[in-house]
Amino acid sequence: MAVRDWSALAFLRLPQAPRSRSPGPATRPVARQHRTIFISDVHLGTRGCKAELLADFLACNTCETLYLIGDIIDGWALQRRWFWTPEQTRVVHEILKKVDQGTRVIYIPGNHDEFLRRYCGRTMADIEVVAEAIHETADGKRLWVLHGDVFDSVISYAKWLAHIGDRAYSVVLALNDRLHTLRRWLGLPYWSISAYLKRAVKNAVEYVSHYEEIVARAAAAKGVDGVCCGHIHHAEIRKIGTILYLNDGDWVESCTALVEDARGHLEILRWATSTPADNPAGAIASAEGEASLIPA
Ligand SMILES: [Mn+2]
Repeated sequence: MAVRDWSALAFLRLPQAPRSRSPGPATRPVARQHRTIFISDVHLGTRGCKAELLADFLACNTCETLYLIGDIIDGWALQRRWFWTPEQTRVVHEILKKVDQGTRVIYIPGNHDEFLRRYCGRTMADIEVVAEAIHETADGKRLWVLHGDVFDSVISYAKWLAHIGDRAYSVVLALNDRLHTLRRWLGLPYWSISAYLKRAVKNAVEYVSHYEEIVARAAAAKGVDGVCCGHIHHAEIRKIGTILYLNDGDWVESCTALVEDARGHLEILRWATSTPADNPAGAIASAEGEASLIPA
């Protein structure tokens, strides 16, 4: 049945004056041109989503091809509770603006936006929805592009352990004393949550490297030169055996994108937590992402 009533999409209306930390057009830095931009794990629909920073990033960085590698919209979270902000609408608008400007946009659904997987093979609003893709870089490398949740079943570590970050650890450390007081008051023996989490963080680090190796092994079996994925919220560029392993990180904590220049050079951009005006060059340090707090 064709949907003709678009009023349901009224929430996508742009606010009168988008509240943004970025400077106005006059002071905005010159857009940085890339051949390709890869982003994933945006988690639109959650409080954790750094929509404002992502909208600024998209406004300040242009490309011929934009890959959205899954978990862009968090269907799981939206199903539990509707959460949508004008900044998240700005992200949608910046993506559609790129479409209008001639950027080829490819959307590869992840596990949190798996409701879009049924549309793989279709084009929606000139955005190609596909399950996975092969991207050829300017220097001829063939990259397998996919979200990466397909490898979860292969990984033996508990999935949630991957998402305990250092920040969570320090918060818990501060809570530990109070917890101890409470437990003593309740007549319970001492139990160190911080020691528990320390073990968990160690396991999380092992999980990340295990994930990367599993993905690289699958890519080698597929006969490609490299693999580009997301899912674990940990940006990375490294060679694993013969395979170039690439992960574009996330927009919940690290605010990272993977970009390719006209010569096929790949790098991770970390969109700083400060305004673009503070980072006129578009940014940004290299990739040392931490495991994230939000489920991948
Ligand atoms: Mn995911």
